[in-house]
Amino acid sequence: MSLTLVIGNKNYSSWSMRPWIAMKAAGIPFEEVLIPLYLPGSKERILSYSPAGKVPILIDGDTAVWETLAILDYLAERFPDAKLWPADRAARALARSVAAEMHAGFAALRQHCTMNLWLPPKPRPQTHTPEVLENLARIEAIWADCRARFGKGGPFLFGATFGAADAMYAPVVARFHNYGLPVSAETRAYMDAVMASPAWRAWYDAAMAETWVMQHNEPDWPLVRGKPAA
Ligand SMILES: N[C@@H](CCC(=O)N[C@@H](CS)C(=O)NCC(=O)O)C(=O)O
Repeated sequence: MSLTLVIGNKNYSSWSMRPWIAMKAAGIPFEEVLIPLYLPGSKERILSYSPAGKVPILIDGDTAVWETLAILDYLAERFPDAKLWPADRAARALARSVAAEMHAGFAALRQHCTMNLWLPPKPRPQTHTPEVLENLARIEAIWADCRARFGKGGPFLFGATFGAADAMYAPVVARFHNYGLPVSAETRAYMDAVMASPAWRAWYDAAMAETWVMQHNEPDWPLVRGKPAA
């Protein structure tokens, strides 16, 4: 039975990007159901797949899995050869810790630098608040620590394999890039490696082809309405 991943629009849906890009990078076959978010009827469509009312949702036969970390764990168990978590116990502990830290944290970055792949990359100082810069510093430290301890064998956080921890931080790469956050050369090299991966390119190209515009009224969201000119 093939897997189905229910996701939101690729331009905006950072949570959807995580399992999608992990599955693509690992070569796990799946069908995609894309529900454009925050439009009339969007919520009802999501609710028809999961009572939690959020994407992503993984459907495997009679089993529905929601919450990004739970999906990644389910996939790691179902496809052990994909090595979504590192084989080494200490590396796996670190990968799980930093993935959970991402799942639970970095509220300022998420609020002020909402994922929008349409945004032409350039410094957007109005979004570089002290809290965002604090998030940036912590994430740079996480990436440097993973790479120094376990990443020597390749360009990703735990070496040659793009795994669950990389997937959890993939939308952060997008945010750092599109909002022009001031990153170190080491961080930039990691971002470039992620952005050059075929899975990233496939997601990015599909996001560029989208046209749905989010209908959202929060004050911090004008940047994400429509395809901005600059
Ligand atoms: N904690 C959830 C967050 C999921 C989430 O917030 N998804 C957003 C899209 S990125 C969503 O479904 N929004 C639609 C809605 O709330 O109606 C996870 O880890 O999957």
